[in-house]
Amino acid sequence: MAGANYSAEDIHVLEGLEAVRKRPGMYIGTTGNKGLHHILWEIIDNGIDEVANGFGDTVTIELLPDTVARVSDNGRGVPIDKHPKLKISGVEVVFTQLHAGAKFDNDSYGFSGGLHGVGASVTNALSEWLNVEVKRGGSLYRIEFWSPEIDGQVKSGVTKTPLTVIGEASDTGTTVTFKPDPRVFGDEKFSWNTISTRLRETAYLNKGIKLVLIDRRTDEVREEVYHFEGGLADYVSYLNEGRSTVYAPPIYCEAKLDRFEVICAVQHGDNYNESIYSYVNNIPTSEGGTHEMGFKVAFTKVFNDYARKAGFLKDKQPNLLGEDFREGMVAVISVRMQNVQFEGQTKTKLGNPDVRQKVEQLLSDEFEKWTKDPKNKISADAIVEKALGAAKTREAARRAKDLARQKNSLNGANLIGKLASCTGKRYDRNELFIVEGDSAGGSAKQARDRSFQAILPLRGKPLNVEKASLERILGNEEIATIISALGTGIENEFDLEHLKYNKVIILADADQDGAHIRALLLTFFFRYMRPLIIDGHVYVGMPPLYRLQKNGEFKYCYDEKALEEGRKVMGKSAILQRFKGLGEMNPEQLWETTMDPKTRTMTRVTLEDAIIADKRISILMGDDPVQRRKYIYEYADFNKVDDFDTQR
Ligand code: TTJ
Repeated sequence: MAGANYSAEDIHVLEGLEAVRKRPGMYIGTTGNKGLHHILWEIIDNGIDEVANGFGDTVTIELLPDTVARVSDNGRGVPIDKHPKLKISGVEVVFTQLHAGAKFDNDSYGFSGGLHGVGASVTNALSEWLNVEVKRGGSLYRIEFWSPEIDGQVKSGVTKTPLTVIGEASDTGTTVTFKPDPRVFGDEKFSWNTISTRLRETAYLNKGIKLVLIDRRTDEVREEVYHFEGGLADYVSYLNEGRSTVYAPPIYCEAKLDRFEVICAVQHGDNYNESIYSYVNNIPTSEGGTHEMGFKVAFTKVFNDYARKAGFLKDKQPNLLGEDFREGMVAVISVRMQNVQFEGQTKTKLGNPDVRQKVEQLLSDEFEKWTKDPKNKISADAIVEKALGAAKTREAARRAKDLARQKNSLNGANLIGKLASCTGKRYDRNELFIVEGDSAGGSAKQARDRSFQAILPLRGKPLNVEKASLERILGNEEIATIISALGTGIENEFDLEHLKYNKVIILADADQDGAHIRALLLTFFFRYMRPLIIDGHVYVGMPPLYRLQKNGEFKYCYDEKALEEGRKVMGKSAILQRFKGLGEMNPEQLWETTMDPKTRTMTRVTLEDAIIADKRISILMGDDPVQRRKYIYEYADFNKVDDFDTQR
């Protein structure tokens, strides 16, 4: 009987992982580049969980040739003893049981970083092979899984070599090596930029842990270490790099209550916009939520109290508003908790109602302690003075905003002569091309399919939103035109429901000016129309740099490498045309390469892309000449590192 039970359970395990193969989308969203990275995070999150809970201190991620990844930590090592119910080793449970994760014993963990995760077994199910080495109790163990094809059926993530002792070990840790299955992911590649951005963010969120990224895919090995003893305070300094700040160092607080923890850092810059980044269990909450609300209330309350006590506000003067205190504010809030509820359009908003009160209470106490420390007096005064300045211009700004809104209202009078609108009224199908330059704009107008494609040519550069006040931004002609064309309004009034175009496509030249225009536009969308990016409506068109032609056959090449390859294929006698800009393409060429949905190449802008653009603009347009020079040197070749991974 017991034997029969065991094999029944065993079959159940297999069925579980085969379900993942059948419908990968249900578990990892897509089988594209995002999905490939998702299965890597599943493994990395487990290692980070271990070190973030104080077991070990380093997680190393290695990208090996042939799309193989290796993740190792120096934690306690995944348990190797037999699971009491399932009668297979702990490590086998982790990698073959859906949703088993690495945490058998939930109580041994304060918080779990992998709450959004579907578990390491999903990675195993979608790998051609995966092996695990565990150092524990003096021994080195190894187990191997694979996904062989038997009678035309893939058996996914089955044990190939059971857990075996293969040597001795003087320390502890876990190493997982795997090859994502090309039968699932095609030839998608891991991206240094995507992984390093995430690791950096995670290292800021987990003060003191060391994350190491090593790229061994080519002879030129690249390695970076992410390790921040200042945690979120270092994060805020990083976000403010290149800006003049109102005070230093950032405010830094952490507080705990039972199984709830909040950490935050705040620093104001001398600009006008607010950037609050929040996280729950290391997961970004781009739509905010109850933790952000608690933070805002606490900050406003404590600093109003301080303003009164320190004599900035007289008895009959009204309190300053929260938005006054948040002008120029850069803040990061991280909470760790159990039973997280996500809400919102993109499920990136924290919904737990009790969190608001908890965060407000914990942070109020911390902020108050901070304001009472004499060494913070200069900073606290600077915060209040900045808010007083904001309050003064608040009324004027509101009047200007009303004016601008009237000007941009329905009739869109200021669009005449610029926007070539489309004839169709299907908002879910319509596309708006924002095109650099009048001549490219003219070509685009001739080339487009006017039933659903609208063209908005941009003259000159759109305003640098870094330094400008809201008043000036709305007064800028290019920006006003974009706002008016999209129909959504901005900031608090932004409403996705009124979006007139499903795709907003930025078309700029593949040169430095073009890169700058792209970055300015992305920064504008990021700061004033963020849901547009979060909801995936913003795209960047990729015009080719070259066209090769021979005997009526032709080929567009998007970079030098592609050109080299194209020349190999077509031979030396092929005629080369080089496009210095969009304006040099005739309408047919523009249509085929960048506008025809069937043949064009373009990239959807992610929130990460926009954050990078925002940062670039802060530095390029900011006040710190040293930072600026350093940055320009580092990124001198705009097109080589144009924020967008060239692989699609
Ligand atoms: C579980 O409770 C007993 C002690 O070890 C705990 C554990 O699971 N530790 C652990 C898991 N350390 N490292 C992992 C791990 C690391 C990687 C890279 C991948 C996975 C799936 C787990």
